[in-house]
Amino acid sequence: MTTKPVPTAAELLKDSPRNWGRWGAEDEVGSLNFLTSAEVLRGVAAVRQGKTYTLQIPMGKPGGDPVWPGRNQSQRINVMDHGHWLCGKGVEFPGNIEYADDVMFMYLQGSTQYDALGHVWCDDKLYNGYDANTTIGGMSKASVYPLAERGIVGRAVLIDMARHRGKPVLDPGETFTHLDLLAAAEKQRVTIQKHDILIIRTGWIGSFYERDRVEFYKNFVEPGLTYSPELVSWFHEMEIPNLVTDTIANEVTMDPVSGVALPLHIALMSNLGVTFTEICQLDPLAADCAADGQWSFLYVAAPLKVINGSGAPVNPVVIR
Ligand code: UVW
Repeated sequence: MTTKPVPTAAELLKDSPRNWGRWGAEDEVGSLNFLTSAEVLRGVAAVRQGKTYTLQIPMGKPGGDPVWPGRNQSQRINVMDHGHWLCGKGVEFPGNIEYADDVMFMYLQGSTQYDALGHVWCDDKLYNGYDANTTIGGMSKASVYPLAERGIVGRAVLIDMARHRGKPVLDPGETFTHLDLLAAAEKQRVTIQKHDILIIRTGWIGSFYERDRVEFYKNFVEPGLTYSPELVSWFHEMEIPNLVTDTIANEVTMDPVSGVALPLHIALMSNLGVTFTEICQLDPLAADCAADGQWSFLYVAAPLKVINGSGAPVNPVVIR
């Protein structure tokens, strides 16, 4: 039996479209350029009820937070609390105020977060053609900082793939395409419009809190979007600025056809400049959308301004 060799991501995507240079040689925010003032107003016009949702998962939850295998859990450490004053070691302030302080040690991708456009690359070139050497010692190009400076505001559409498939959560490795997104949208009676922020629910992150941790990480293959040239063309033509999901990596972990890991990180993020928001909690939002049939709304987010960061935590807000 012969097994097909796995191509490199660069070989797989050699004819894939790129937005490099489209917004100038110095651009670092990619498809966020599509989110003009008119798009912000289109988002505002989608607000109907004044209901708000936040999409971040809890940080430092006892029992652990969902992280990409190999990354460590966030650790919050107390450095000052009432105990300091109880044992006479608290700082004396005029007026006798006391305070609590703590620090957190975490992977910048260790919670709900935006990836920098240069976070993942192949063939020694990051988004917009920046050299991979620019990542050494901190990302001097296409870091998360320009995304954080700009912020992300626009009309968003939630596509509930788990509900579309009639299950609470997609199976490990279960895939779907843009055609499945369109079929789900039709069932939800919502239209994915050009420049919409695309939010996809799989139920995966919600299931993390219900599952045995060993089982969750065993043979780790998340469900998600799967690569095809047609899917990439659809994102390109729709000029999607931001892909938001409730999985750790926004796509099926391993492309079942080519065997390449995370090809959409290259095809969408690195080549087209589509920003990725990962590890969101979408279950309460989806339940509300299903209850009243409003699947489009205003989305507002800004990752933290981490200079030279490969990503940064965020707590996006949805206003319906
Ligand atoms: C990796 O870095 C592997 O993935 P993510 O985009 O989830 O951080």
